[in-house]
Amino acid sequence: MRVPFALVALAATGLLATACTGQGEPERAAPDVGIQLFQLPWVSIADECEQNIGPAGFSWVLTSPPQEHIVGDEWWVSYQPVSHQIESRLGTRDEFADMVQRCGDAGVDVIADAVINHMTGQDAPGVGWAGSSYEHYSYPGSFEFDDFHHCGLTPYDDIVDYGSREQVQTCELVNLADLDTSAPAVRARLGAYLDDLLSLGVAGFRIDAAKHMAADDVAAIVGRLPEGTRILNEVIRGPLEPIQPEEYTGSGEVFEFSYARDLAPQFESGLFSDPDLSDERPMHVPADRAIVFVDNHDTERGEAGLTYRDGDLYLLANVLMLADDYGTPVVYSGYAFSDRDAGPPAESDGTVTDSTCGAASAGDLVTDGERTCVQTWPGIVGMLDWRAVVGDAPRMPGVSAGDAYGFERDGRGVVAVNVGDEEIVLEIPTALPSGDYCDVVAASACDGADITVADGVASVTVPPRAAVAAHLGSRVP
Ligand code: LAG
Ligand code: CA
Repeated sequence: MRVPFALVALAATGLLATACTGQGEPERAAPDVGIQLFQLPWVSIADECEQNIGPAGFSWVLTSPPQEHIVGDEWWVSYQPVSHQIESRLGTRDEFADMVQRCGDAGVDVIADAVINHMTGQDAPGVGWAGSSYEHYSYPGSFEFDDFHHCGLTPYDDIVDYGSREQVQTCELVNLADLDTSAPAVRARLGAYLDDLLSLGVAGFRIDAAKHMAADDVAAIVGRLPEGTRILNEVIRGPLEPIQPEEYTGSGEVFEFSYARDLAPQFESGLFSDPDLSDERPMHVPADRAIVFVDNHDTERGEAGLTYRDGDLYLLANVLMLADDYGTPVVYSGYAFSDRDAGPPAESDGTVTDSTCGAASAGDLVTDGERTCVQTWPGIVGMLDWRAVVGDAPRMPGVSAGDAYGFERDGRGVVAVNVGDEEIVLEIPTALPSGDYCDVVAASACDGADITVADGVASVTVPPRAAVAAHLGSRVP
């Protein structure tokens, strides 16, 4: 269910009892923030929920696809379904169910990545991870030749022209056998898979390759799911393409790829030209439908201007995203790589190696295969609490000076980032009470010297390539 500010849940845990008591702690509302745990085994996700993700205040995790897939070392075998048994190199059905249970107990919903546009893309027959035999257009017990689009529009039925709606939705994405999602029997079988995952307790789905299915097909498949099932449609915006993300807002939320595309250049130039993104916002999906991210598993291997490799600047972009009042943020946590196909570290039998995160931070050097553990970076954790405190307070107009930029969420918190090489003191008009405040991003020992509020102005000292943030609850007593 989409409850952006789950006051109810907080009240139930008794957290609200300490809020609103004079000078005490401010009210906090659990923020709707997700974390994508790319290619992380179910057992490890359960551990992460208990040790890091729940305590940090994330409200949901996005998993990699859980269904049976082709056999191989690459990460992308996950995106070639062989059957819809929940059995993969990330774990068994029982492990998946246990993860959903344990994450739920830690206050974290699970959103599963649902690959429903297509099956495999191999021309040769094979046997899937869980032992199911298949051929390119034959998946015994699930789908046969006539259940697929055979578009007949291009050589090998592959998508060639993204300017053609018909090709994008009925031809094949990189040779992947394209399901005829307009057919009632296909819809019913895909619906049964989603129902099965719901029976294990998932809260919703990322709809993989949604752009490659007609919006009506997606609406028909998810429309029969129980009320409150969360749907995150992956529709990569192509500004000149006929299929636009707005077509899919009727059946759920939509990943807004333009958000990161517009945010990242502000950092690359080392100078904030339009940090409020005021020119761009009208071209993004409405705030209450938008899922925003700095990068994801595809863009970190492609278009993303900022990834874990950018260390502190990547953290700053995440800080600004988490401070924003536009959309629902999803933080990304993957593993280091040099080869875009390289899968996660695995055992000799192919199962992905379990891994949980200890303390990590943006400046850490990660070597290939090592997890980035972004969910434990102190600046990310600090900003989740910041977001819990600012709640839905309006974002006030931004202020910039040189390479620094910041803004207030009215009366609740201030945030500032500096992408340059010199320390900058930024003056941000604010309705916060006068006093000294601790920075919640660096989370080092606080002497209150970094942020001082007096006469309705926050003076924020921002070190080079750093972010500083304070909220109503970080005031020095
Ligand atoms: C997605 N969203 O729409 C996923 O986020 C993205 O990661 C998937 O591509 C894609 N759509 C299909 O679900 C990934 C890799 C591709 C890979 C594909 C299928 O980025 O590289 O293709 O998954 O596994 C691979 C080979 C292709 C080959 C294809 C079929 O790279 O060369 O044609 O497999 O054998
Ligand atoms: Ca399709």
